[in-house]
Amino acid sequence: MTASDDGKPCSLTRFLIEEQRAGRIGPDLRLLIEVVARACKRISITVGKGALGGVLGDAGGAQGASINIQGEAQKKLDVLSNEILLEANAWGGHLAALASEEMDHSQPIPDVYPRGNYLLLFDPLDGSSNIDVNVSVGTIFSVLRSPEGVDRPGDEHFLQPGTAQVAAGYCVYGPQTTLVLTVGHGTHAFTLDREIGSFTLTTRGIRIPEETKEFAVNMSNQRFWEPPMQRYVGDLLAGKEGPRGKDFNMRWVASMVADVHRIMTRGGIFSYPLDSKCAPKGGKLRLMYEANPMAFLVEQAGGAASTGRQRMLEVQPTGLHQRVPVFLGSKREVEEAVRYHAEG
Ligand code: AHM
Ligand code: MG
Repeated sequence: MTASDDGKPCSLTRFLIEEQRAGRIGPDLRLLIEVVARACKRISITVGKGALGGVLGDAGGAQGASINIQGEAQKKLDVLSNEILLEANAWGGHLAALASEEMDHSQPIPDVYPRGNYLLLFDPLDGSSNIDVNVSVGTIFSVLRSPEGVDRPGDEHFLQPGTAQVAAGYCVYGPQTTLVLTVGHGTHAFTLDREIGSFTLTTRGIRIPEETKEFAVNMSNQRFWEPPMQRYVGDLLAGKEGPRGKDFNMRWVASMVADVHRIMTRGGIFSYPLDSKCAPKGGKLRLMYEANPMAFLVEQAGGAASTGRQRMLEVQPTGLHQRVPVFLGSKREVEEAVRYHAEG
């Protein structure tokens, strides 16, 4: 357990107050993070009910499946988690607008509530394909500043590169519920103490090992990858006898939050590269809701994040739901993957 200065366990609330006193965040950002964390607790409880809460399965009714802007069938928990985050964040006065992977367009805060200076983006329930089989899923979020002088932000005001993020985090709903957060001064993990309902600091200043022998990728897409990716993974698989000179292990949960959390814990490289199936869309994972917040968290933990050809956080977004190829995790290994792409 990572204690406060007085030796007592450090709650998320106390951590944020100390960050505010140190001048690293203001009161509005503190409130925003508290509200998102509270929503994550509700999502954690809802996810944990499973079949008993009637929350498994697809959204939509007799009229057929409910399809989101991504063209994907929504699960009931996608919709519920989205509603929990929208409701929690509407009235606090800390936000100007919010955007979700599950909604076509961003939403300004309703006129009946005061409007703040921040923009919030989220993937309410990442890893949806794992919901019904009781495997870890999670929430990912990213916070940007609302541009000065804009009263009612629209989609275009969200199109800021990842370097402009002021905070990012994810909450993984697994055997433990863990919130991992950065406000630009390191990456920290808080475990939900289910008995008292409070997030408690359990790792201050996560450091991702620079070297790794573990990679995460959906190998079933191998034949659809571009030549640099084929060569890179081919060399990983060649192990000790190959050019990399060491054996690699592989993991693929198919929940980005869970795969990234493993990398935060023990290192590794996560990739969802371009393949000929997702190439027309630019990739599989979303820049604004998945790649950028994870890239910010990973860089703040000493790791690296790239599209394979460009530092992730420097990509200039062109659309709210834009997709990108993703390579992130242990610094040296991400640099290796980038090197294969630079060779063409
Ligand atoms: P989702 O946000 O609709 O759940 O999709 C994103 C997920 C990631 O969590 C995960 O890395 C990837 O999709 C898994 O894709 P695949 O099913 O192709 O392995
Ligand atoms: Mg997702």
